[in-house]
This record gives sequence, C-alpha cells and structure tokens, in this order.
Amino acid sequence: MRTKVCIVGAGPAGLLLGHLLRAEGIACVVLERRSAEYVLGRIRAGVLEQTTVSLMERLGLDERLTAEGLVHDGFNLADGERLIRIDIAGLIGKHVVVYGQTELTRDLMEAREERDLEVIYEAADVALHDVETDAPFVSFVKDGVRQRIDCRIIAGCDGSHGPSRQAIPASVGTEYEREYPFGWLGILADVPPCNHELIYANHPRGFALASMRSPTRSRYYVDVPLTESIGDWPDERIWDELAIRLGPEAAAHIERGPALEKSIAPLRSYVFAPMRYGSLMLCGDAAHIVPPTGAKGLNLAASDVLYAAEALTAFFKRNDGDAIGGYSNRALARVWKSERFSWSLTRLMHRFPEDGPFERAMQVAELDYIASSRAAQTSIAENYVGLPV
Ligand code: FAS
Ligand code: PHB
Repeated sequence: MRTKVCIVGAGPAGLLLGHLLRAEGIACVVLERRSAEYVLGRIRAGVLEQTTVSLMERLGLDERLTAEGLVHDGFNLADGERLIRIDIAGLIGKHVVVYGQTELTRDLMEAREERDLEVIYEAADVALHDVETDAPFVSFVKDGVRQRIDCRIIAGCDGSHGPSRQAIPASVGTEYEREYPFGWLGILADVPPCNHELIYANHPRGFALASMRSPTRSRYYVDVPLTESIGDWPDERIWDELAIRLGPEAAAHIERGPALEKSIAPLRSYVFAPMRYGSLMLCGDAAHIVPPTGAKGLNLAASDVLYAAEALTAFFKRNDGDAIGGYSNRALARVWKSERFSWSLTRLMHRFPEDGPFERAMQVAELDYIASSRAAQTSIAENYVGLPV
C-alpha cells in the first residue's frame, strides 16, 4: 500500500488530521490499534476551545456539536465558602463549548466513509521505519497478515504510549516532565449537573470538579492519592466526597445516580521536543501531556493538527517544505503556554502532600488577588478559552 501521509492513531488528533488532509485532496491512511468501539468507550475531555470548534465547522462536521454543545460564558473557582466566577464573555467576549471528546470522536468517525478517509482499526504491531529518510514506511499486522504502508510523511497521533515518539532517537529529543502526587477519579452519571457552569474546587480534603456532558448527564472529578484504586471508591463514597469538597451550595443541588463510567487518570505535565524529526511529525498526546485542570489536552491536539495540516498542504500542493520545517517550533510555542496555564491552575487548585502553611497561604493570596482583580481574571479567561493559534 502507498499513500502520501500515514497517520498512526485514530483518536481526535489522528481523525481531525485525516479529515483535514482529505478535504485538501491529500491521500492518507489512518492506522488504529484498537477497535472503533474501544476508542469510543474512553471517557476523556469535555471542554472545547473555539479553535477546536472552528476546525469542526471548517470540516462541515459541526452539526451535532452546534445542536448539542453547551455554550459556557464562564466557570467558577471555589475555595471554601468563596466562589469566584470567571466571566469569560464579560471579560473577553468569548466562550467555550462543553461537548464530550467521545462525541467529537464519534462525529469524526462516522464521517470517514463519506469523506473517503480510510481508517484501519485493530491494526496490531504498528512500527515506524526509516523516519529519517524521505521514504519512510509503517508496518502493521491486520487479521494476522503483516502489511506495509509506504508514504512520504508519517503523522504520529498515537497518544502518550504509542510507538511514534519512540521512533525519534533519544539523542535528538528532549523530555520535560512533571509528575503530580495524585490522580483524578472521574465519574460519569445520568443525573443533571449541580450547577449550570463548571466549578473547580480547592478544599482542605482535596480538589473537585463539577462538569457535565449535557443537561441530563454529569461528569465529576475528585483528586485521589496515586495509591488508591477505583475499587476503593464505591459510587456513594464518590458522591459523599463531592458534596463535601464542592461546598454546601453546590452540594444542595447534587443529584446522585449510578456511575456509567468511573476511572482514575494520573496527572502529568510532559513535553517532548522536537515535534518533528525527518519525515515524522508528532501531534497531540504523542508529543505532550497536560494535567486536565486547564481543559487543554484535547484542544492542544487540535491546534497541533491545524498547524500540521497547513504545513502538509503547503508541502504537497505547493511544493513548499518550509512549513514542515517550522512545524515543531510553531506548535511548541502554543504547547508551552498551555503547559504553563495547566500547571499553574493545578498548583492553585490542588493540595499537595508536601505543601505546608506557606504554600497554602500562597494559594489563598492568589485566590484573593484573582477575586479582586479584573486583570487577573482576564488572564485566566484568555488562557482558558485558548490563546490565539
Ligand atoms: P489519544 O490518546 O486520544 O489517541 C491516540 C490514539 O492512538 C488512541 O486511539 C490509541 O488507541 C492509538 N494508538 C496508541 N498506540 C497505538 C499503536 N501502537 N498503533 C496504532 N494506534 C495506537 N483532556 C482534557 O482536556 N480534559 C480531560 O478531562 C481529559 N481527561 C483524560 C483522561 C485520560 C485517562 C487520558 C489518558 C487523557 C485525558 N485527557 C483530557 C487528555 C485527552 O483528552 C487527550 O489530550 C486527547 O485524547 C489527545 O488526543 P490524541 O492526541 O488523539 O491522543
Ligand atoms: C470534563 O468535563 O471532563 C472536564 C472539564 C474541564 C476540565 C477537565 C475535564 O478542566
């Protein structure tokens, strides 16, 4: 098999890139290790920046997103009794859209045939070869038969544990990493949200987030020590902890129900540079990870893909290789600013086991400043909706 771009991974990054390339008439094939059902079963992000929404609009795949996405003009930071509303619309005239990553992935998946986007699911043993040359190829096993795709460019969209980043020699790459001493336990339930906007809470017992997927489906999180497992957390214990950490006002509106899904995700800040090596370009979690506090993970994948699609279109349609050469620096410039915001909001809203009275005093002082400063709130709003691409 031969194509122009072989995309490894059919998560949001891989599918968005595949659709953007097909829209430009650029041949590509997407290889996915898992089944389509498995990919859709992963519950992840919930907040879309305008950049991500605009990509779906540009592809003409925003019908459900427009109909079902919830436009949010603000969100809240809770610290004990205090609730600080970040009035995104009032401060900067923008908003975010609450629409689950699962639904966005479903929209991209369901459009693949009509858009002539070939996605090979359950492709096993995917391996990248000769990425340092102009004639790389990808091998994989499908239905027990080893196959090969020759291509000009490989787009590594295979998340944080895929093979693409590993194909870049350690001598070439630099890793930047910060691990956090807790994970987020998430619960999804068909109950109405306790509040019409998101609430991020910093409580003496720990962090909590009240989010949602629709007016009848809620998504909540509490941070838990990494020593805990989901078996330690029956539903009722999660609901009890949320009621305590979100505070009495929100707790009075929490409706409980059986978990449709619950899981613990470790928190990490991670960047791999460069995001391009030879004929291999990395997009999304394959190159970087952010703690979900800033709702940036999925949205960074989208901006990487926007840059990658622009570079590949210039290369294949105008024989201009400069954009591919500049891809890594362009993508990393936005990645680092999102990494900073996600790390900063994680520091502000979580209790770290190693923190003492001084660190807590710094959190209180920063929240006092945010509560009293339009400039501070504007800065948070700008970062939360996503900095310019
Ligand atoms: P993805 O990981 O989504 O997709 C990579 C794809 O590559 C997967 O389908 C995988 O099966 C495939 N793949 C891997 N290895 C392969 C191989 N060898 N061969 C072929 N295919 C292979 N972000 C938020 O903004 N908010 C959140 O609340 C949030 N929660 C998260 C919870 C968890 C448990 C995780 C892991 C991430 C979470 N994220 C969250 C971040 C998440 O949304 C990512 O940023 C987003 O999925 C990035 O998309 P991709 O880069 O496409 O990577
Ligand atoms: C979610 O709804 O899953 C969500 C929302 C905002 C975040 C993280 C997760 O910052």
